Amino acid sequence: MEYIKYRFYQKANKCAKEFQRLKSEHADVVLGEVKLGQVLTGMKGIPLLVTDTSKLDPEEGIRFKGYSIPELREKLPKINPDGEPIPEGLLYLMLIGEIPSQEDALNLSRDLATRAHVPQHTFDVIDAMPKTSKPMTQFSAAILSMATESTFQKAYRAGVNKKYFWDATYEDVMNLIARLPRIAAYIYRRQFFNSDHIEPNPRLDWAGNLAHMMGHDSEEVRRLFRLYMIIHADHEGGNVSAHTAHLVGSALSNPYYCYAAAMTGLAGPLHGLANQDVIFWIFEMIEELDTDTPTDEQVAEYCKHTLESGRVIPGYGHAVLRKTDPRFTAQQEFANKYIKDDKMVNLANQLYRVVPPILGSVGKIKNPWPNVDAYSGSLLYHYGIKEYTFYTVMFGVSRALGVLASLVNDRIYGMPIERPTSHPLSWFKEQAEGKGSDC
Ligand code: HAX
Repeated sequence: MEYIKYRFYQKANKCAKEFQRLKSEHADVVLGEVKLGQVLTGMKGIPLLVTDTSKLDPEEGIRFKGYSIPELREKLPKINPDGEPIPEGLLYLMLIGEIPSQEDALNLSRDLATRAHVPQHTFDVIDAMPKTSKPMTQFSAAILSMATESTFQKAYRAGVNKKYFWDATYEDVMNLIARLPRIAAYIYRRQFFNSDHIEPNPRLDWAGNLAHMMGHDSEEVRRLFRLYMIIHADHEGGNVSAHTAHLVGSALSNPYYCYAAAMTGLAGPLHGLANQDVIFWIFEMIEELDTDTPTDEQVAEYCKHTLESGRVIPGYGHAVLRKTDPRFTAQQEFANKYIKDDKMVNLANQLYRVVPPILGSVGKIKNPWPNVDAYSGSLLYHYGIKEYTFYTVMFGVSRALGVLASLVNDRIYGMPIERPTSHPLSWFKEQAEGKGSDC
């Protein structure tokens, strides 16, 4: 067994034993009460999922294995001492639970490079789709098409004992993560550069290679891509994409199925699509106000108009967070350090000033502060990646790190099929009011 996989096995197997022990010895422990309000507002706050890769605190934001984003930016290995850490280090941390040495992170990077070959039929599937297919449709279909390669599926069919499922899942997960940058770049160059594709450079790191294959070889863009891939990598287990992958995986579907399904969730406007909707909405505002340097009063009027027309302001609000998202702050710090006077970045900063008081005054919105998507598009746009209908695909490349690391955990823990109970609405009415009804 190769070294990183062996280290994962050693760590995760210990936790797997704890999982099984808790299941058999403490199944009756009560974790709290479930309120009707929680059921009717998307199951918020009910402790239902075991996810070890990261934990989201409403006030503080995300921590990956206990490390905040500023700590990760300081501690994870870098290729360039004054740059951003490489995401391979974060993948190592989520799998093994320790900050890797430089050598460990580079070993993982090399391992991914050797797994990055995308089968020809996946390119054929992408090429067969009309260019009117959204990049996220192409991305999900491409991932699904690689299920032909699934080690897990073959192992299951061959009758492998379930205690080895994690091993075949690990192989699929690492292969899939390795191939996503090539697939994303292929979709990008096909859609926006007339299929003028750029071959991967196996000497580059995972994020640097994505930038390269999209047509960007400057150190500035590599630095941005490394930051981008780290901050989007995971957001504990209950968000739509992570939960989807986990749920589909609980039926022992192969990791390609799980991640293709997760990506159809990420493509929703209340989740990952918000990163492109932010730019779309900013351009609508510029057109409507007929200026790209509006006053705060003009922006406020536009926000109110959006709310009055029954739409959301993209990039703001969150199902769990109750403060400015530290992923937003990390990007703003990056912009303050490296970018001087850029219109899209200035607009992102202006919106941060104007939007929260307006959302706060609505009353019902629990979090008026920006999430990760409020800034990411402006940064990409500044560095010349202006094709914003592609942005959610980049999010999807990054999110694979956490979601798929969790999927290997699910398999080594031996998690069972997920099957919550549902009732007709009348049952809930009966619980609340003592009598049901037709609806
Ligand atoms: N603009 C307008 N209305 C908003 C709002 C926003 N930015 N955020 C919340 N609301 C509304 C909700 O639509 C809801 O309205 P109704 O009661 O009429 O249904 C009400 O305020 C209460 O919502 P909430 O409890 O505060 O928030 P939810 O947990 O229901 O929703 C969302 C969280 C992120 C989906 C929500 O804040 C939103 O739609 N934001 C805009 C879209 C967005 O930025 N999504 C990306 C989130 C981060 C992410 O997953 N990235 O991938």
